Amino acid sequence: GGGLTVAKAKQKGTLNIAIGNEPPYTKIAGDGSVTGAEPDVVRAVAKRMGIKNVKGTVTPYDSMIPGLKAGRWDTVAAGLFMKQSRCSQVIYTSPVIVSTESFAVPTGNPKKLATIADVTKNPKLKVAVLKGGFEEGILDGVKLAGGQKVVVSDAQTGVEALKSNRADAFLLPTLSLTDLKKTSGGFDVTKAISDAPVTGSGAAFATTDKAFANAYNAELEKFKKTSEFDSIMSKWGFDADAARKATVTELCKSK
Ligand code: 6CS
Repeated sequence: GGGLTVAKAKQKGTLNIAIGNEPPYTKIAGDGSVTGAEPDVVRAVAKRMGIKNVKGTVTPYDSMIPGLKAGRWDTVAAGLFMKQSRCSQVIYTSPVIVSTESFAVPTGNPKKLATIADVTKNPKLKVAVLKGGFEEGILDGVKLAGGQKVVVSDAQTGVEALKSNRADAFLLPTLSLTDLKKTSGGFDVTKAISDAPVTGSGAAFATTDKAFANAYNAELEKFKKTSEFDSIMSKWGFDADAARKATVTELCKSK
């Protein structure tokens, strides 16, 4: 942060982004290139700004904002969902994705889990969440008995916790779980959780990079009007119009 200017980024030719490598939000392809809904939008917007490439660093969600402040990357484009405690620390651009949360549950969903209320109702239920992730914040925002929250470091560990019965459910975005099911399998994904906060994100910049963030955002707003934005969103299973209707103000109200 602080050193990022459009001129410097153009001269460097690369924008460094933090990602979680959690398809379809972000994904490291076989050849090492960075793809997924958010990086693909960053690549398109950066190109329109005259910045040729995007370079990704995979990092856990809870280190994305500290790394941004430390200047380890220029922006976070990981599907780092907007919420009050994050919006107060970074500059979020106009929303690029809006999405939902779900539970991964044992096949057949024997405990009929569907909502966050189902978890608070039964003190014996254990739910796995990513350390420092948006979902951990959801659980921290409701009254749970001790031991109901099982913190894991990454999605694979969350799936393993479910399969080894260390957790009765793994709380993660719906699209991420459906993608994981394709590769890991052995669990079901519930419908979108109706009493989970709305999730949405865009790129996040350090507050010291306001001028760059403004230039980027102006270009992003124009890009969101193009059919290329539609095709990127539908390629990864997101709803472009939902993102066009969403606002930073609204999404930053999530706890
Ligand atoms: O914003 C977050 O913290 C969450 N975002 C995604 C795309 N996956 C899980 C993570 O906890």
